[in-house]
Amino acid sequence: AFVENLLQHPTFLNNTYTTKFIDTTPELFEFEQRQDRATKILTYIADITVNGHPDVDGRPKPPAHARLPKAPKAPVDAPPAGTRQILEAEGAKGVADWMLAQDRLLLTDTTMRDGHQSLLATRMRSNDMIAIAPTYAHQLSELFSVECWGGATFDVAYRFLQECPWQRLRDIRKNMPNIMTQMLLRASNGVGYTNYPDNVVQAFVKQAAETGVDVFRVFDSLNWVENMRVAMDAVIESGKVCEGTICYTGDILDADRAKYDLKYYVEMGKALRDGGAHVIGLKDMAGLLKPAAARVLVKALKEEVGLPIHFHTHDTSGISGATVLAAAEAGVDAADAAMDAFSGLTAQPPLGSIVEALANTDRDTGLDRKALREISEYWENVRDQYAAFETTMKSGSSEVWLHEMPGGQFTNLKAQARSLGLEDRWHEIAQAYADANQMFGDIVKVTPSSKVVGDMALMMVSQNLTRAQVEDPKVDVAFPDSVVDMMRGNLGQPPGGWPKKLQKKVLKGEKASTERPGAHLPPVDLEATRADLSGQLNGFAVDDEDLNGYLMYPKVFLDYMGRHRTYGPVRILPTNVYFYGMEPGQEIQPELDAGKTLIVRLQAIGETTEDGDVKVFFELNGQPRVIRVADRK
Ligand code: BTN
Ligand code: 3PY
Ligand code: ZN
Repeated sequence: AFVENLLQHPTFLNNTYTTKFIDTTPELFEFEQRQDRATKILTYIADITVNGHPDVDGRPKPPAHARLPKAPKAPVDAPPAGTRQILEAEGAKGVADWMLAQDRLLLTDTTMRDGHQSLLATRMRSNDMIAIAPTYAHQLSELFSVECWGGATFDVAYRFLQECPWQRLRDIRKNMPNIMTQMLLRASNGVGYTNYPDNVVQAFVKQAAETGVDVFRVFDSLNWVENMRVAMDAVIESGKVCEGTICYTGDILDADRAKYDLKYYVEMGKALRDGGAHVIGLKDMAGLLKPAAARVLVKALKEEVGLPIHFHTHDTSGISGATVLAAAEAGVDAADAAMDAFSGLTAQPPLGSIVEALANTDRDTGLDRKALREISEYWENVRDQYAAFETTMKSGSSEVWLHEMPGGQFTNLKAQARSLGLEDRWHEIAQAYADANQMFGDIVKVTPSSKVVGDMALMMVSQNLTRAQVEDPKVDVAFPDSVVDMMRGNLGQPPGGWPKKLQKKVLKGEKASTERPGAHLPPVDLEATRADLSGQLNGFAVDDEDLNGYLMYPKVFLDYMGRHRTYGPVRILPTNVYFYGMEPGQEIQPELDAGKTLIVRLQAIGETTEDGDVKVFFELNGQPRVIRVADRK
């Protein structure tokens, strides 16, 4: 209903971006444009103040003790040189060589991507990241990288946060010019859930590199290296760091899970190296790698592949810190962690604690512990603002070794279960997830393959179907669309192929493909798409970033643009105002353009009139402004 209301709003239907003044009176145009954007922002504040934000409706509010996050003041001079300067001076191969030459454990901070993706349904806004970026640049210039883009953040920025993800990347890059930025790229699935044509993947990588990504962690949801090549080649071509990634599943120390044994991972590492990867990512998306196995695996990869190894895990079990330390002992070059306030549970282990644990050892990270505490305190205050998106998980859980759900999916699937009225059957869902995985032949489960297994599990529980029934050719089963699509071969091939009997049942005689999906998808005509999109947007000049956003998520992008025309650049609002609006007497000073601050004061909220409108009284830069919004409550 929220979106529908907005799409019917008159300003969406008009083209409010007129450029006719630009040539004749640039200052006047700038002034008018600023006024126009300010009015839109006031409209947003008025609307949220009166009607609330649908995403936080009925959810917990920030606690009474919550303090507004305030980043420590960073010095104005240039920050120290960091890994970004190594990349610029020595290139991607130079970064890899440099990694191999370090004694210390290099660390990536995941707070701005996987941390909030795994704990807060990906809802962290750019504003909260950009404010602290200069502090990172000055205080944490020894970090290997900051993971701040890709995965689910791209989609969620447009869809739920009314923000341009490209702008987020540009702003982080500008405010943190010395630490490499890192993104998670789902190879041919881009930052989406489906296979895109090769030229779309190539255009996306090129744009991401240009706008500001330095390290691309490229993975395939079935560990099919063949399906990673297009994305990896595009990264290599861009000159940025290609982290060819192994997704870890099973247990290399368990002889009963021989499908994913040590040899399998070493072979994959070699294939990625031969494909041109600069670094090998070891992505333990569910947090299944146990400390003893990490010692064996890291040692073997180091010895046999020869590239730097970058380890990523999740703390769903509660013991992933031990695994990071074991990996460090075995010589892993880099590891991921989240700032303490965004760590633990389904997110990464705590960065500060890893730094402490390794202090004064031969893997001492060299990071400033006081700076880490200060920055974590900032994140603590940020996290409080997102109380509405906290999930119910309270403790570490060994059940992760039963279901093997990725950290990023766990809380999501729980929420899905709740919406289907299955919340009280969570442990059955966990078992069904494990059964569905075995039914599919024991596959790697990570976006998007994990979503397919999740869909199947929810279906089994809601319809009370056992694995035996699902597999029985005599029992009629209406499989979820995502399962049919996967069995057709549209996500690619798992090691050993799909189980023939199940595939036959799902496809009902339809033939499956074993080729790379991208090999069949015709290239998209980029310029024709740009022209078409521009037409849909009343002649709006579509740049490459917009075009790439549209190619990934056409409808999500168009909805975003529609709302942008009504509400303007709402990303500049503080998070509490973005979700909860303002109170009478409250004043904020959001920055509209560099150095151009709006002073917004909410004076009063009027009564609802007969025609159902509310007048909201503001002072904008000292001048009274009245905004009328429909009362939809
Ligand atoms: C601003 O007004 O402060 C600039 C932000 C506007 C973002 C624009 S909207 C059109 C284009 N498409 C995007 O996704 N981002 C830019
Ligand atoms: C993603 O693809 O978003 C993931 O986090 C996978 O682990
Ligand atoms: Zn992860």
